[in-house]
Amino acid sequence: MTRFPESLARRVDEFKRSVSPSASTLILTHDYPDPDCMASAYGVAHLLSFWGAQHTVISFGGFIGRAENRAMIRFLNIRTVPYMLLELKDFDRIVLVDCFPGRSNVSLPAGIPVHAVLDHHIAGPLANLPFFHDVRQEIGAASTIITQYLRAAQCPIPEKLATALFYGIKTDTGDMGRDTSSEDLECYKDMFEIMDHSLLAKIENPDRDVAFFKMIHRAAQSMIAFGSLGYIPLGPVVSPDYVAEMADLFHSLEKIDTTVCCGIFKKNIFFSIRAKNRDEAGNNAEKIALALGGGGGGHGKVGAGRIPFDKAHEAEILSSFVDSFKATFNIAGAEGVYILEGDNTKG
Ligand SMILES: [Mn+2]
Repeated sequence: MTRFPESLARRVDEFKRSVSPSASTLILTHDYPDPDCMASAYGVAHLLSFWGAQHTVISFGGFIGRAENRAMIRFLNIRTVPYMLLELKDFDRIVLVDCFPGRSNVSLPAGIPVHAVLDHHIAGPLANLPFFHDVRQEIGAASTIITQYLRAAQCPIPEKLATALFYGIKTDTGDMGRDTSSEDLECYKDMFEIMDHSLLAKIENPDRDVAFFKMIHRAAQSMIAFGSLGYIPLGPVVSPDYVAEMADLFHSLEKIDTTVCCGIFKKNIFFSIRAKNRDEAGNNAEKIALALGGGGGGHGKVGAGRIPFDKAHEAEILSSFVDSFKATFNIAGAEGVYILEGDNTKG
């Protein structure tokens, strides 16, 4: 069932040895979590308790903004503890899922030793790290890696966990439409058979607050097209999740092949890149963020990053950000047009 058919069992064994025995395990995701990292953390917690772990805690910096992701936590009973309420000394093992230690999207301070990392964001080789790691960039979702582990360990997968893993794979691969592999498809089909479909329907169609619709309005008013690149500067946002959410939504606009959306949150520019035809969204996100003192990454068609700044330099850094993505996408000279302004649809 995997690219490592013979070695998967060995890997899972190695993972097991790296996290046990443990009195208390912290399972940490990236800040402002998405369905893939939540499902992965949920799956790892389940696997560890199957192996006899006494106490596991799922945590992340930031908070969950998207209505779907909040519904996921609620309907699937995924219990989490905010990172700021944790004492790291209470844990004898730390596992990172869907992220990598030292990256800008993880709250864990560099230098705190971790015991295992399961991720799909970084290109290898990653030899000689002092912790267990299974990092496969060619895999579309960390949930796929976790599904493989659960299967290899012959750990029963309850309906709610299958629903989470399915949703994690579905969202990270755009429903098998981007950045995906045969292993993702295999796990997706596997979880489809076990999951609770009516629960997923509830998760995917949550009630939304007024702020969400106001944000759509704001995004439409601010969207500028530089040729086929759509740029959406949202300005200050109350949740960084809006940035990815508006990028996803407005990226479906006809004649747009690349979308860059950004928002300001706690002295950081958060930005997302979506690409329909090019396969360098993640690399470009990393390049843009690194050049401005931040961090970023992603996959072929989906990328994201964040750039910290001093309050006094907000306007400056924003204009450097615009220059930087314009240079990256070779549109330095392109003229911007507000394409969604005005309304000629009234009868
Ligand atoms: Mn992921």
